[in-house]
Amino acid sequence: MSGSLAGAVKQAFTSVTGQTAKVSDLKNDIVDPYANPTKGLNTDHGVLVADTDSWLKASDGTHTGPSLLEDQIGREKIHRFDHERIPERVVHARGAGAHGFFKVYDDRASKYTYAPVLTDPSRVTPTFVRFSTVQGSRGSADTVRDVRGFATKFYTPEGNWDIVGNNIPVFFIQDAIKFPDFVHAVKPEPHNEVPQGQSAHNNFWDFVGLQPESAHMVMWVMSDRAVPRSLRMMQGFGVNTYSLMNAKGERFFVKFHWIPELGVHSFVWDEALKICGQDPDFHRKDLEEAISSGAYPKWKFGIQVIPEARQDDFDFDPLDATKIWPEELVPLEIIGEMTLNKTVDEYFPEVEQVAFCTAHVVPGIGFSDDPLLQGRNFSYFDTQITRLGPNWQELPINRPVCPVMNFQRDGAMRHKITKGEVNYWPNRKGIGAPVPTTEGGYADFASKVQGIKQRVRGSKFQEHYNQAQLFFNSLTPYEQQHLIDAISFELSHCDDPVVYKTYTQILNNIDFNLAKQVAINVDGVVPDRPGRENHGKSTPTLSQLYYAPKEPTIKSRRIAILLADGFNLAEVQALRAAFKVGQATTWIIGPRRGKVYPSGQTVGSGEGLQADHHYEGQRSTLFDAFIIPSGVEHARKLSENGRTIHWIREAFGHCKAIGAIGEGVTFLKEAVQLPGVQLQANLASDTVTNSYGVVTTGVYDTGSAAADTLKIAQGQ
Ligand code: HDE
Repeated sequence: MSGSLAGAVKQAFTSVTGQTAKVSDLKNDIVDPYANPTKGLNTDHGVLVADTDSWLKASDGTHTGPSLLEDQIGREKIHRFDHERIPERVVHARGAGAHGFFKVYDDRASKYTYAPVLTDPSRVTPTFVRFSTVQGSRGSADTVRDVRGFATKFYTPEGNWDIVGNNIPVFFIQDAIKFPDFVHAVKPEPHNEVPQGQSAHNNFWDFVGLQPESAHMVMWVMSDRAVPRSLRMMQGFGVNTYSLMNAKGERFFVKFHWIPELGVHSFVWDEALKICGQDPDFHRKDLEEAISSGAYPKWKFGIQVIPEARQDDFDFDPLDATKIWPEELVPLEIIGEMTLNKTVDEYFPEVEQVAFCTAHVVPGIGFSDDPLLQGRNFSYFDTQITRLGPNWQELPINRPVCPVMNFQRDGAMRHKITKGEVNYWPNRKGIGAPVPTTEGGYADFASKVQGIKQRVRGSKFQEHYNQAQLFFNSLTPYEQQHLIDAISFELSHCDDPVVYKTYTQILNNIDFNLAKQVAINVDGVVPDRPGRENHGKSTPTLSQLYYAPKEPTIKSRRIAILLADGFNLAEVQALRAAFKVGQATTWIIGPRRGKVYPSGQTVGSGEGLQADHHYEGQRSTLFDAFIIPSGVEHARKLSENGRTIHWIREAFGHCKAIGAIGEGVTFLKEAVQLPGVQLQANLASDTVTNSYGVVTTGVYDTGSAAADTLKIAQGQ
């Protein structure tokens, strides 16, 4: 791009706000069939259709008669339908996406890079993010135990930049050549295509048992990280090591991080399992619900940077994707943030057709010799050709917001029409036509390469257990227990003793107690001494607790108010108002979807309060917190109903926040009368009692509701 053209492009780009630069680019492609309904229904070639319900037939009027092949309208409809499906992604097939924007706070990253997207605080860069699960197919469930993809496309004036990341900072393998083996092992088994959406089967555990470089990643995938509460409550990581180049010509290795504003939160395993059946679309609906209600998901953006000269200063190789860079050694520098503020208009052309590529970088950002990244740079472009055809980058969601001019031409489904007599370079036209530029063009970092051609990995790539231990040691005791339970669940689903006996031996290289507990649970090899000493090191940044927001918040949380006829209306109204202030959503759960009647109103004829769901219509798993207001009749009816008792017992078992008032407390106490549970509950006064995370009060002052209720909901 010539200098003046580059300037004009930049000006045009920044004159529209960043968020709308891509959204407005898409506007010409968006069709609104409801905007002008009088126009009528057309064929694909634009002819008005009078009847789209009956195929053309040779009929005598009494008998239907044979359908005629000559019906071009019927044929077109069927032809188009027959070819609606494209191949699903070979991994990460199930996803959800949204539009947003990215900003850096200042130019502090200019000491590392000259990429304006990372250094120019006046810029608002449009983004599109696709979150995904890895193992399951397009129709699988959202809340399975799996890694989550977190892929971000930045539409910058210098071209598109993609960070194709995950919610876990490391990967199963070190070298791209192992990827087909790994994916075959984790995907459904070849003989019976089982299981769907999970890694709990022989082949996965067989492979990871024989490929110990996966030990660190296995710890992460068996931790709570793999069952996120929301796509909005996960970290994101670029995983691979990229590079940054500054204006002085210096080069740095870099890792990219996303940190969610709402903290990192997970389901307990039992909830995740149940939601797979109760609401398989839970995560994609949660994303849509949050954006539509104005609770825009937000992440801080950070970089970890190692000057190139320090590559050998660590006991791990910074180019090994099975290793993190501990933050004590390489601090995380927060330089910007991203907000998602627009849901998609249509799933297929946006979420299904968006195509990411790790090789999409912009000037100032480059690659490294990370052998996983090098393979990825080849693979993504290639796979898009199978999914979308060679012109995949022209599709509306994928095309950059800056001009694209070159001599790449033709191929299936070419969209663009390019003027001019020449389609090659060099050509007689010279300046004025697209010419390679010396100003602002992508500059590869000039570096000396030497070596002997051989199939090897670096010497520090041989160590596999130090960081697996570091991760396990850094978890809180309950996070460790969840991890032990998760591996025990998975190995219990493996029926080949070779598989589960081998893996319990691998675990003993990480932690003796971990290996012992799992081995006892699953009939593995119970160790009598550690396979390897635990180095005892830990780091706070690996536990989810580290990311809890500084101020507790109920923003975007789903709160269910459980009601029967005869409840206290003033309380419910005050609670709802207070939750609204805190930006939570409230859901009335009643005996029927329809009116529920408060005390003082006649059941069936009073004004009532509209319930969003009836007790059978939803489950406790789908909510974050519960409120049971007071009301004599209401509490009695709740106590007599097996389903409402189950709602509260299950919520209690999943450690959810539960609040109860007055007679609601009596019901709650009865419902959670479980072995070993001595719930301290307050029935007598307006003092708030907090026991097992259950908050109770006998009397509730609806006048000062807002402040109090927020405190109750936040468990303060
Ligand atoms: Fe991918 N990966 N991957 N991957 N990956 C794909 O590209 C691949 C890896 C990740 O929402 C595919 O467009 C290889 C690591 C995400 O569209 C494919 C290797 C990380 C997505 C592919 C890896 C990822 C993909 C399939 C080992 C975390 C979904 C469809 C060398 C940093 C992107 C597609 C979306 C998708 C190849 C390893 C993340 C086949 C060869 C490590 C988030 O090209």
